[in-house]
Amino acid sequence: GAQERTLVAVKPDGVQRRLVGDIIKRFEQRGFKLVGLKMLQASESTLADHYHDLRRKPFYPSLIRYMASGPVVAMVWEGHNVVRSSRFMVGDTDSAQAKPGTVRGDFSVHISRNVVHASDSVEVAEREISLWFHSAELVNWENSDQSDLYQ
Ligand code: YYY
Ligand code: MG
Repeated sequence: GAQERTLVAVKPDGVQRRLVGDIIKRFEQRGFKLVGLKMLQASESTLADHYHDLRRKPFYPSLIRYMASGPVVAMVWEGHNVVRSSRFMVGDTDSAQAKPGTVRGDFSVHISRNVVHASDSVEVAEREISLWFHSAELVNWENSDQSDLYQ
């Protein structure tokens, strides 16, 4: 849709491997607008909420342990079709299937350490953004280059 928003988070392995800057750079260069950004140690309850739909999967306990193992960098990006575009930029969930040029295809070899999260639909994005950010943490600002990015 129009100027939608999505949640992107650099996972603990991405932070440890100093990939935060590279990942931010990709979204900036694409033309998306950063409207929220913070580093935090995610709580078990936030992670349980975030991955609620996966709670019965065999990998769930190790997924939560990994996501709680160190800080994450959570961000909100805004722009035309940003939810769908960021899923393409992040690449396939399974690193072995992720295409070169995607974050996971460039930096990850295993599904359990796939560097980054991106919301998978507009509805999920809205829910995840409100889970990870207070509304006062999101900044509305005008693109001075709006007409260079959009008609
Ligand atoms: O949205 P995305 O992160 O691409 O995948 P999901 O299916 O939502 O799974 C979330 C997260 O769980 C995934 O990024 C890695 C982990 N995971 C896993 O460790 N093993 C699997 N077989 C499937 C997912
Ligand atoms: Mg997902």
